[in-house]
Amino acid sequence: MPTQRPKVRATTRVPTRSRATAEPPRASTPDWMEELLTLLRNQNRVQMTTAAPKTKAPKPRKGGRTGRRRGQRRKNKPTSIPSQPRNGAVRLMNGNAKGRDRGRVEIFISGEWGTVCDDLWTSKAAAVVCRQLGYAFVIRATKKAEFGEGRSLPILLDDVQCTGREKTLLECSHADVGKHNCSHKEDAGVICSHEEVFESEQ
Ligand SMILES: [Ca+2]
Repeated sequence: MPTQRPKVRATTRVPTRSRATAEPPRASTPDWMEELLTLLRNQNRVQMTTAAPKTKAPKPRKGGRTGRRRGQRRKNKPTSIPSQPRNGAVRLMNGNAKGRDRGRVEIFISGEWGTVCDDLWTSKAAAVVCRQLGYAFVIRATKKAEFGEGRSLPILLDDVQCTGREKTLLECSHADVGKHNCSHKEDAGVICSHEEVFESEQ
């Protein structure tokens, strides 16, 4: 039995419709070319249908916008890197794990996280940090690494002075980023609250 197969199975490969329409201009386009063309077209179709599910749509999007036109615009938006925090973003470290309402203040500036020195650190600065994190109230500003020393990080801010109205800690006046006369024993922190609480002051 001959193992050789016919190269082209006309029944599966060439749709009857295209064959019918292809018949009149047969003189100009030879059969082999017609078959090649349909083959290429089919290949394209197959590639497109298999490739489409692979390209994952970048799901996370800021805000709650859900609607997106399919197919369009996708190429315009790859610049937003979702994992990168905004410049001036803050986080609280080493506080209580549950509420995250307190901790050592760390700030993200120019691509890196760092700590804040407690020189001139007041509740006004703490209020800015708390508001940035969604807390309406500040209980107090903490000093002297009350929430531990962020030794693995650079000390990015020193001599921070806020009016309390700034949107981010970075907007407060401060020494040049990275310049300080501090050690991590002076790491600043905050205790925030969603409710107005009066801690007994001394
Ligand atoms: Ca200082």
